[in-house]
Amino acid sequence: MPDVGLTLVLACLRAARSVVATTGAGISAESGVPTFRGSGGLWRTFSASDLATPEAFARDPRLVWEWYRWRRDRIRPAKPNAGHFVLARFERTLPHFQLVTQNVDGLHQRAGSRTLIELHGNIWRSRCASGCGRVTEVSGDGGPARSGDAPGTALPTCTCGGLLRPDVVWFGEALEPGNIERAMDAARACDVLLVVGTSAVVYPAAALPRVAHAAGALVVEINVEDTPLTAEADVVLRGPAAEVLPALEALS
Ligand code: BV8
Ligand code: ZN
Repeated sequence: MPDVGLTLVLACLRAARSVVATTGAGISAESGVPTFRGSGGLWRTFSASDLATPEAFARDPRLVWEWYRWRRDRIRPAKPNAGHFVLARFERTLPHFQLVTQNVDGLHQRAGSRTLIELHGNIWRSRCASGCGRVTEVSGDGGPARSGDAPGTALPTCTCGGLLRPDVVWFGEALEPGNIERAMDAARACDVLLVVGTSAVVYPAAALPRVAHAAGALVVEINVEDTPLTAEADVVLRGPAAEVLPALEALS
């Protein structure tokens, strides 16, 4: 890690009145949850447009449920890693800390984060696709695969008779207005924005660093490789989140 950059980040973290962290799939990589676009990523085997869109679900709900059930089974045994736990502690130790995640895996909550904003929903919730408003939870508590999620079981249906769908935000779907506004407000008000484990290509989440930077925040990218944000970030801490975040916490 570059010393000069690290020194600057530590000084700003110590002086910060408000810190925001925005996370992507990379923070869960060391928990064994596959990322989307990296090597071995999910999109490499599935194309986003075939699966993570309302059109795909309307066309072939079974294929989309098969993918989400497969992902639930991959995520279920995963445990939060050191990076998740640092961000959960920041909620208690920093004067003002807001976590914003694009992840749907629920690992931040399992690490103890309570006030996070989930921009893209949560894979452990299902909601009525017919719009009756019903939302159900399945347990993602680290236990064994559930029979209800076994491939080939009937598609989950709502009490109103319509299909249930994963309670996540697909491409072409609007984010919860309250969530993206709260995230943008937090980005505008913070002194330090930590951008952890995201390829920085999915909007509007990918706009957060620019919003924070324009408002005067120090933007810090924590990633194992370059992204479209790298050239714009004030500091780049190259390394895995499960190592970089504990180092930042220990030194700050
Ligand atoms: C919307 C479903 C409008 C849930 C996902 C401008 C403005 C607004 C919209 C757009 C725009 N331009 C384009 C759009 C459309 C689109 C978009 O952004 N397209 C991109 C691809 C060009 N955006 C949308 O459609 C959004 N909707 O804005 O609607 C609207 C308004 C009104 C009315 C109607 C519509 C919806 C976006 C959400 C899409 N849903 N997934 C799910 O199944 O999970 S996105 C998908 O990608 C995931 O949810 C994920 O959260 C997201 C981002 O991926 P990352 O988290 O960054 O993961 P990735 O694998 O890509 O990268 C991992 C990174 O980690 C890598 O950099 C890697 O190096 C790093 N890493 C790996 N290991 C580690 C590590 N880093 C640290 N440590 C490690 N150990
Ligand atoms: Zn319903």
